Amino acid sequence: MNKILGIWLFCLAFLTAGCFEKTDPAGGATNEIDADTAVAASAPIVEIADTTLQPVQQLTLTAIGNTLEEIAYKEDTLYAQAGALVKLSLVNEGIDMPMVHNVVITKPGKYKEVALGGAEVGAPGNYVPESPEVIAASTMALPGQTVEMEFTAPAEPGSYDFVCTYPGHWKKMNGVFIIK
Ligand SMILES: [Cu+2]
Repeated sequence: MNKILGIWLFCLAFLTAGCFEKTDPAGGATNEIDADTAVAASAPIVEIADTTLQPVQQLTLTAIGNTLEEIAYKEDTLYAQAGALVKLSLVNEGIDMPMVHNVVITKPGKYKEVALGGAEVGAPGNYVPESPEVIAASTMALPGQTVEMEFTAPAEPGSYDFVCTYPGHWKKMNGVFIIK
């Protein structure tokens, strides 16, 4: 009697497990459909930049000086091809604080405005204002540090600007970014 009950319980357990097995794939399938729908719906919105044919340009900008009178960018002009993927290294050769520098690429003639805006947002905003005049901005390079940045050069040829937006540096640290 016990044996038969045991077998019945075993069968019942098996059937119940079977039921759950049947339920799970169905639920999974529903989830998969939802996931596919979500991906399909968002696909046209996400633009993945195709950089395979984009020319790549490596540039180096060096910040020098150890006093507010000395500070400068070693290069006063940078060149890039319109639309190129620019890989810019900012080398900070300064030794003492506050020889902290960045480089911000701005629209033509806008370096002062952007630098003053950067000083206003201060450290919490990484000294870079939220502005349509900003094309690209590096992070801050501490004395002795090198920081890297990547951005797409403007499509419009012209004479753009670059500037250090750390407070008080813009007068000494600015230059021209020529897009050919
Ligand atoms: Cu600076």
